[in-house]
Amino acid sequence: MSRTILTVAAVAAVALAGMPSLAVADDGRGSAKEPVVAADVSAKADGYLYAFEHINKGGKSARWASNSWNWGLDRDFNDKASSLHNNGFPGSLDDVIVYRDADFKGNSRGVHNGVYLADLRKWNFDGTNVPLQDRISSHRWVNL
Ligand SMILES: [Ca+2]
Ligand SMILES: [Ca+2]
Repeated sequence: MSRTILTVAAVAAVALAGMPSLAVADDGRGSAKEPVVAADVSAKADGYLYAFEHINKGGKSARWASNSWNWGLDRDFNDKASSLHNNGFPGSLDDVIVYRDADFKGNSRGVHNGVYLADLRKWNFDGTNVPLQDRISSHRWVNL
């Protein structure tokens, strides 16, 4: 059920994303009432989870096609991600769980296939008030 809802939301977001005024509505300062979650219409699924140093896909980036138990060791990306895009191929194991600590430990949060989180300051680890921002240290592909 949750997947269905998310998919519908993503489709709506894609439709809205075509409007230039909305593309800049989220300035990253919390002015938007709802966090922007949209499938990225500019990129077809390519099998990778992308992490970016800054919000809105800014700064340095890293990507993974498989699991990573330690973002620091394999991409020098420990506690750096400020935006995130699950651009994995739809199908089995196309969702991602990100973890606060290395070795798939600590607080976590699921990111469904196709979802782009433009500003990780607006998204918390499940069951916490702790933003994902600059805290993700590992991830694995799962079915959510
Ligand atoms: Ca960052
Ligand atoms: Ca961390």
